[in-house]
Amino acid sequence: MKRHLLTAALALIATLTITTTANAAPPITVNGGAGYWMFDSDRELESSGTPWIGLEYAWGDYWSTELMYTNDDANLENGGGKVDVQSWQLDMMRYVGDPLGSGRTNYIRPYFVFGGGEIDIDEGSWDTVETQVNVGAGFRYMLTNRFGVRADARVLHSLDEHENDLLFSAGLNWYFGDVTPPAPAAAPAPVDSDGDGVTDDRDQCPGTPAGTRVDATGCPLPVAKVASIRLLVNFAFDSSQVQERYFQDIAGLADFLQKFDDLNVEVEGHTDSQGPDDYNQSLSQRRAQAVVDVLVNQHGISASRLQAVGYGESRPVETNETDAGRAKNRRVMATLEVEYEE
Ligand SMILES: [Ca+2]
Ligand SMILES: [Ca+2]
Repeated sequence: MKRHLLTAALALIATLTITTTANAAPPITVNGGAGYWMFDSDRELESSGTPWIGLEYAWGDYWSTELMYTNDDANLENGGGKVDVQSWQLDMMRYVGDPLGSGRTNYIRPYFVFGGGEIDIDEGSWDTVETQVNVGAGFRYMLTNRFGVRADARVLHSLDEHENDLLFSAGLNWYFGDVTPPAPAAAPAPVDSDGDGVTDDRDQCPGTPAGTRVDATGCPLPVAKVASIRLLVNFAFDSSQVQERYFQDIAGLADFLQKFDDLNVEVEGHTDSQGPDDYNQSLSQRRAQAVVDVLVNQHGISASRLQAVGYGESRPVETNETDAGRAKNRRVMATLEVEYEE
């Protein structure tokens, strides 16, 4: 009878071991240590120490099944000689506290235990085998994630003889299962909702339109723009008088200078090639100054921002061989270009 039950229990443990995931170490703890029997007085046995071993399979974080075995001699009371005492129990264990593999060490896992088994007391001339149920409590102290010590006390009740034995045990445990602490859930990758390359956690400007250049905070960079203006004023032969038809263009330059009020401008005067160079130099200077005067007098542009420069006849833009070409060379020009951000 005993052999059959023990064999069945071992087979159960073996099955549990095999059915664990192939890649992970089976969640088995091997236990062993020293125990101490305090037998029911009816047994007329002296209290006795015994070694014990246990093979424990964890069903999860808190439940285990353990097959526990003891085997030693005990003395009959009153010098009656020795008997051989063996016992085995198949127990359920319910743990409390942080489970194995939590990454925690140096902590206590209390447990409760209950189950059933047999005790075999063999004197030689007589042999009793009794079925027992037991209940008890203890704790495991985890020195590492894998290694611990444990102690418990349990009452074993004989269903056959109604005797109650006490078994105290202490020992060491070695857990063979996976003790890698669960990886913390990876923080979800930050999302870049508006697709500007700056993730939402850093983006201070959500909803940036696609294609917009942004800075490190995900906000649109100022858009660089270029503004330019080119003034061309032509003059009658030998004249430095600004014709009225150019006033609007000059007003445009004045507006530009008012908008970009840190700009200065060179106003260039030119002539055609007719007449002496010296004269033309002077004429070109007067033409440039005439345009400057309009800017200053009619539009209030500060004279300090305006430089009238005469180039005489030195920089023709057209041939001086024709009337039309010479008309185009008699001119004042001003060109401004500015980059700005909006
Ligand atoms: Ca973004
Ligand atoms: Ca943005």
